Amino acid sequence: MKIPTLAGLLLIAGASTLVAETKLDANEDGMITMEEMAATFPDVSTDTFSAADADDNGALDATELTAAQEAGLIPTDM
Ligand SMILES: [Ca+2]
Ligand SMILES: [Ca+2]
Repeated sequence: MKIPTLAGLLLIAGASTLVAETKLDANEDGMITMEEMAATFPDVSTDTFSAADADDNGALDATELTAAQEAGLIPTDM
């Protein structure tokens, strides 16, 4: 009888978390563009994206993303 080990389960959970964290920022440059947002959350409109883009530079940094998610503008990942 084969029982999955705890280490094996943790490895799977760790890999899933890693994917979720890197999913939004597809090119991993630390900024979320409208294109990257639309690829993950198609329901986020350009108006919503602009509202989240506090410094209006066309991309969301980690601070803007977190603030927008806390305000309920953008869904939290997973
Ligand atoms: Ca990016
Ligand atoms: Ca910005």
